Amino acid sequence: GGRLRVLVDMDGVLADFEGGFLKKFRATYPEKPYIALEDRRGFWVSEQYGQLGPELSEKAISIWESKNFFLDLDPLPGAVEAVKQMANLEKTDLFICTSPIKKYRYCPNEKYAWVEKHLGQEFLEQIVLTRDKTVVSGDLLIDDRPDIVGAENSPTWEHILFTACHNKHLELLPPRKRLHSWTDDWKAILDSKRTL
Ligand code: DGP
Repeated sequence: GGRLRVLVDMDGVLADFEGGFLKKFRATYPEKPYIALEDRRGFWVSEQYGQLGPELSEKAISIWESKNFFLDLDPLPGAVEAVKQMANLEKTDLFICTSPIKKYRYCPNEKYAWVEKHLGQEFLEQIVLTRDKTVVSGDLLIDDRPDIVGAENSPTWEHILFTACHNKHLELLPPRKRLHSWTDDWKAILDSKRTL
């Protein structure tokens, strides 16, 4: 068989966006209500905060638009080890496929800096920054966003939903699959896509 190309999302899959957000939101707005991670529903943090209070949507947005928000995110458990192992597998090409926020002052730069810090300089070659993942070709896309759509209506990749606080209650229609965490059997998912 040929080489397998795996696209791995960053926020919510490699980097703990939800945990980093909640920590900085509570530190910045200690008097404001917040949504515990176990109560998160829906991909868009700002939408759920907007339902809590009228000004909370923009306060939430201010958190990830701030300097060092993306750089300071902790890696999710097992993510760094899994990505390094995946990149070293035979006949496997790994790319980190991530959508920067549109407020571009810090985010794109900090995503590169995060990859260098946690994965090493050689992984800078593997970064794909795009707002539309459907135009990127690959065999697999491991991503915590349930609805990934864009200009291409038949993406080449199969989406594997990475479990996150905001998507864990969703029931997926077959044949859609999940990766529950980086301790789950990601190698088996890769092998299921390899050809003889
Ligand atoms: P990705 O995980 O690659 O699909 O990127 C999505 C980005 O959007 C990621 O940085 C998380 C961020 N995000 C989460 N919730 C919201 C939101 O409510 N509004 C905006 N603008 N971005 C959000």
